Amino acid sequence: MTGRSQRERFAVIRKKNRRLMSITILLALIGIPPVSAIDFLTGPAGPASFRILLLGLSQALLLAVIGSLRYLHPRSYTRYATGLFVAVLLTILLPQIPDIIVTDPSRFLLFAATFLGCVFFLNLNSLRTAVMLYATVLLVSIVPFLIFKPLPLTTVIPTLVGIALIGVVRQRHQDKNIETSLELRRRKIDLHRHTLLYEQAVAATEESEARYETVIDSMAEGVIVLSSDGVMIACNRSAAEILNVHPENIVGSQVADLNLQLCRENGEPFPADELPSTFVQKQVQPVNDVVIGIDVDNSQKKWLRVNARPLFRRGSSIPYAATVTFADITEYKAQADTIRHQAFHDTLTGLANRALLKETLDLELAHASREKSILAVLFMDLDGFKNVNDSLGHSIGDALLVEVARRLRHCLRRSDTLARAGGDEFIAVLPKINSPFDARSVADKVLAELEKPYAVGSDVLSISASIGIAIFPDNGTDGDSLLRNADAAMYAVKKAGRRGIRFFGPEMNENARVRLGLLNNLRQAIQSDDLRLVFQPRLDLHTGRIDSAEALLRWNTKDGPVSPEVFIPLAEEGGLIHALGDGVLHKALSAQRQWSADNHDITVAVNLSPRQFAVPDLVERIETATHRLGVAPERLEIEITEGVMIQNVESVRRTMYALKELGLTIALDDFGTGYSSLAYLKHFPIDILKIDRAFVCEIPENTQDVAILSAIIGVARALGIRTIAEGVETQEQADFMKQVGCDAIQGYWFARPLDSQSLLDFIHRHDVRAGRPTSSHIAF
Ligand SMILES: Nc1nc2c(ncn2[C@@H]2O[C@H](COP(=O)(O)OP(=O)(O)OP(=O)(O)O)[C@@H](O)[C@H]2O)c(=O)[nH]1
Ligand SMILES: [Mg+2]
Repeated sequence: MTGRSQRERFAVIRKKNRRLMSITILLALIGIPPVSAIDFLTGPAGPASFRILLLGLSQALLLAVIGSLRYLHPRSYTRYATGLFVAVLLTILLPQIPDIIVTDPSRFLLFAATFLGCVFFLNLNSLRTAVMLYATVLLVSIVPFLIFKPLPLTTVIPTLVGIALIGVVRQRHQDKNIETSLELRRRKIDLHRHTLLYEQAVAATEESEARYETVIDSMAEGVIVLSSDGVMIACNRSAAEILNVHPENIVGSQVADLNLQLCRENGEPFPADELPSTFVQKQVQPVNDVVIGIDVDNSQKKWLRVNARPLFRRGSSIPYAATVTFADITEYKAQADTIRHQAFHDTLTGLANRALLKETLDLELAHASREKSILAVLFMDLDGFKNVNDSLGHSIGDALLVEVARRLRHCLRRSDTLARAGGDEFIAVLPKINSPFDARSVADKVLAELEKPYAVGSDVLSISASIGIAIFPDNGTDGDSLLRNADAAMYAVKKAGRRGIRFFGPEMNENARVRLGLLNNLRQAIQSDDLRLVFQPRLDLHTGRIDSAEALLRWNTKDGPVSPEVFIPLAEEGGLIHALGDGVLHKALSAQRQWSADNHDITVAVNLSPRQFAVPDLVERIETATHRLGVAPERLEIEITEGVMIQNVESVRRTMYALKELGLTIALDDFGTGYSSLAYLKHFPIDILKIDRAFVCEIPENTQDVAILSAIIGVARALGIRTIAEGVETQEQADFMKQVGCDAIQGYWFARPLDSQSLLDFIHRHDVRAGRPTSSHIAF
């Protein structure tokens, strides 16, 4: 700082000296040599006059040299040169002084004046003062010269011209000085103004800096400025807080010094040369919304959303620094992760859901087709899970599903994907298997694992599963077809009796296609009322009368009749069962009204599937239907299977009692084929037990069946429950039933199912055969 101002001062002095030097040389040339020349021209010619001339010239030369020296170095050379000049002058003059004083005192004065003028010249800074002094001295020296040695006026002219020139110079300098001083004053004002403006600008900058600092410090986002060599040169309060580092430890350090473990969203370490602050300076473009995880002190993981901008100096396109701003999005990310997790995971088991499975399967398939590897899709469905829900409650069902998920996960590799597709369906994707046998052994393992007992409270539960397998690329090259085919294979297991494993085969697709076609036809048949109701009469063995008829649904398609055993489950799967059930009820009640109108007060029996029975407004529906069709509820019988009763026991009981209160009769169908728990008979308000045809068909030969039938009938009778034997096809069977005390029989021996009108005719014929007046006759 100090060295520079000295140089500047010298530059100013040099500039001034350049002007002084020019004036000095001019004055030396116009002042001294002319006087010497006059002397030379007017004096007597000879060596002395030459000496004087040379002296004048040497004076001029010396002055020029001194001026130059002074120009070269403003201070020391000036003094040195002045001394030199005085020494030289004295050396030349001193020997002559006595002679000159005696012979020519005016010349001595002239020399003395010249000398003094030079001395003044060289040591005065003001040009004006120097010129005036020199002019005065020159005039003073000329006057005695003129007095002592009068000369013709012409000889004085050059001197006068010199003086006049000096005057002109002086005048010009004066003018210039005025101009200069005006200019100076203007500059001074300008300077003053600039100083003021500068001071204002400095104050404004400081104020704005303070304001910015306050604003930046109050920002929730962290801000750090990094120099091009990666040093953090500024930071705000939030940056320190977010990074949990003291601001003093940030400023002046490199990012690496802060010892933050940086990672990407997928958990991989974040390479230092890809950090936004580095990237932004290398690529000279902003970086937006990069999510970076930091492990602050290895204890707390924070997630930051980072933006970075390069900073440029004015006019430069190379960044000298970068600002990095970052927001703590830990909470937001946790919420977003939760939402994402919920969107792609099953809440109960935490497994992937169908959507995520599809995404993962597509990725795995792309991989597998690139690598030409084999992939398997396992479609698993628990067998009879509905029963668990129904008998033990939904929460036990849930707990079982969670445990199943845990066991499945345990059977699979980390690279396998496991998803819950809904209900009790699970899907596993096994990439990179060596052969379909691998898939088979995984399925075997899964089956064995799932069949191990489950502890549910104090009870132990066991369950099996049906597993279908589809292999990429043999059974499909896209996710949808593989899933569909694995599902078809699983369905084939179910159809074959459940609990097992099957690989997909092309015929399964055919089955699925046929079933889909059948379902569509069934939908249309329901809409166009193409299904027919037939009635199978029952014979009361005590009275020999027809007291009731079971309504049975028939569906004839253009390809022939379809068994209810096929289309009823299909309607349940396809969500058509309620429409179908409503139609059956309506038709059955209409038929009953017709029979009643014919004075045959026969009860009509309608089957209800477990799904139909579970409809919450079942009682209201039935009440409304009976009311609308004008049928006494006592003339309606509901046939249910044991499957209904193992559903939510309490609600089933409530529904049954409500139906009974309405006046309905409740029959338990297919007794003996399922759980056949006699406890049902105690707990539920059952009026009729229908003994399954399986116990009847080998009667009377099969002694075991004889024993069972006798026992069932005996118990039922003891409980006050009527019994009806189904599938009675022979006289022996009918006789046997009568013999063991069965209340009624139903079967081909007595009557096949008939339509409503044919049933009426049948009743008439039956009454006539029995020698009884028919109801219509009685009416007469
Ligand atoms: N506890 C529980 N049950 C569920 C859940 N989701 C669906 N379910 C029930 O799971 C059962 C699955 O039905 P299915 O697989 O058709 O019935 P299933 O008794 O297992 O019969 P099959 O599979 O044919 O052997 C249905 O009764 C659903 O109501 C759930 O989240 N929790
Ligand atoms: Mg199931």
